[in-house]
Amino acid sequence: MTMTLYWRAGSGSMVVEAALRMIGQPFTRVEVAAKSDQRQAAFLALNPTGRIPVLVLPEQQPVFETMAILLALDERHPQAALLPASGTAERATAVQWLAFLATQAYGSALRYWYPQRHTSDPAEAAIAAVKRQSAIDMRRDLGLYCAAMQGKFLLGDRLTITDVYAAMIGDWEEPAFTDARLAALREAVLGVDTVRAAWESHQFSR
Ligand SMILES: N[C@@H](CCC(=O)N[C@@H](CS)C(=O)NCC(=O)O)C(=O)O
Repeated sequence: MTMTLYWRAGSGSMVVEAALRMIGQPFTRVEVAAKSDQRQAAFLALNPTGRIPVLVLPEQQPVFETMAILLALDERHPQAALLPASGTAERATAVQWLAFLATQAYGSALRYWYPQRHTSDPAEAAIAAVKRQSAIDMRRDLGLYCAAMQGKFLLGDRLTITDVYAAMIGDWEEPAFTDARLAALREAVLGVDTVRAAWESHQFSR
């Protein structure tokens, strides 16, 4: 049984596809082309939160939440070195920042792209204020990540899936394109063929 990724261009399924490609085993993709499809019963049966990505494991168990998917893949395929080995200080660092990206930075990005969900005030000015603040938050979050980088990646010369996650969120954040550290991180992760293939298939920018 292969794994199946529910995906859409431009979405957070990119980092999961990058992980699958780094693992190097065959997988299938099911495109969830319209956001309305995420509200359909068939999709909600896979992920009751109605979000992308979802990865269906070979046992046919669907897993949602991007960080949970990445950790499950890493546990099953340690040879792919998505993250450093269990029990190491490097792993603690990589998982720490993965958690930060998955909760804080992804959250800031979602507020930026869906500002109307984050205020009960329907006035345009209120929605614009949420968007302005979330742009500031995204820049702060990604700036913290860049400041923690010990070289071209978080762990120096060694790529982890956490770097791919950070570059993905950076691609969603228009103001961050002015951040040279983030641009350098994007170039560094795209220097890895498997990551580049996922990036391009998801139509992320260059
Ligand atoms: N906490 C979730 C967030 C997933 C998420 O918000 N995905 C976006 C795409 S990047 C989505 O499905 N958005 C559609 C919507 O919220 O209606 C995760 O880390 O996987």
